[in-house]
Amino acid sequence: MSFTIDSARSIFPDTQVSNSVPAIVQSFNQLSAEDQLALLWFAYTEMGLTITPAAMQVVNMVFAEPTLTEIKQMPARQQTQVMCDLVNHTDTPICRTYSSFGTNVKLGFWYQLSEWMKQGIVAPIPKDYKLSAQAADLLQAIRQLEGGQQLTVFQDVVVNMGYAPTGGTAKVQEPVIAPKEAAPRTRVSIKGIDNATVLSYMDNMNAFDFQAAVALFATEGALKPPFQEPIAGPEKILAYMRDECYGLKLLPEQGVSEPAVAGFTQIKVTGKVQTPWFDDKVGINLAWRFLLNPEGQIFFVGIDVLASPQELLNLGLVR
Ligand code: 45D
Repeated sequence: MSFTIDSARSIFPDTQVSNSVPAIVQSFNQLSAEDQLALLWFAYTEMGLTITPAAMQVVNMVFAEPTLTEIKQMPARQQTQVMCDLVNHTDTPICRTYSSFGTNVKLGFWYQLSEWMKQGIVAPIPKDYKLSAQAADLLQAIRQLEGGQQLTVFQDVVVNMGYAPTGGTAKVQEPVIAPKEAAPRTRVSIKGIDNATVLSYMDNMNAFDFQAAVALFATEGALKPPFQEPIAGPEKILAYMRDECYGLKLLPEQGVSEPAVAGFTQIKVTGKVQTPWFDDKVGINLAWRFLLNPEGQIFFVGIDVLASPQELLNLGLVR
């Protein structure tokens, strides 16, 4: 017996993954557009999620500028309408354009709108807006999440706004950003792990050298991001990394390595990841579950947001 991507997904089955994030996102999607916007706005402003303005420098906002300028020039009612359309997935030119943005451009787009809302340039959410009972409950649930899980909820919601006709809009090809040459490459150390592939994966990701990171994968290898289906094949993984991973800081802490069937090796690492949007203010607790083939290449790596900080210590040693 050997592994398939599907069977690889269930290595380290004891890993407790956050289920509050998908549950909250799902109930959120059932609210009215006004409620969704107001709830997000209240959550965003009250949680003291202060975005690092420098993050905007790693985002290529050129793609979003014409749309942002258009919105800025609209009368207030129309600005509110655009925001509702985005939440409602209405088929409008702005919603289609929005869907073609990469994740960081979408986040940057809302960051710009939020700044303009604070300055009164874009229609704000009325301070006295009354959330429905359902929305108020959900806001309470979001308040109780850890910081990293709150961010994951935001990212998820923002990524799925807009309108993509079936078949999907072609993603804007964002320019490739060269690996950090000047800054010395850093080296992680992971308690319990000396596997060269895993260490090299972390170091290349931290240097934004995605080409080198992808070279560590088997040709049929796959990467599974949190709450998503696996992405298979080097080209797709590379495109994904260029879209999503620039500016991420991987902070693996500890791990365990065990032989698996057919000469494979399974390695679980836990630790944190920081996003450029909040740098060291928020760490997202994560597990990386690697399955290496007999050649030492990455056949599968699943990245999951952990249910609790205690899960950082669950390496599956006590069974
Ligand atoms: O008016 O090893 C609202 C992989 C609406 C790769 C708004 C990974 C109302 C491999 C939207 C509220 C990527 C999988 C306004 C590792 C309204 C790998 C504005 C994992 C104005 C480790 C809201 C990486 C705004 C991970 C501005 C897990 C909201 C990365 C902004 C996770 C929200 C990154 C932002 C996350 C959220 C980033 C900026 C979760 C950023 C979240």
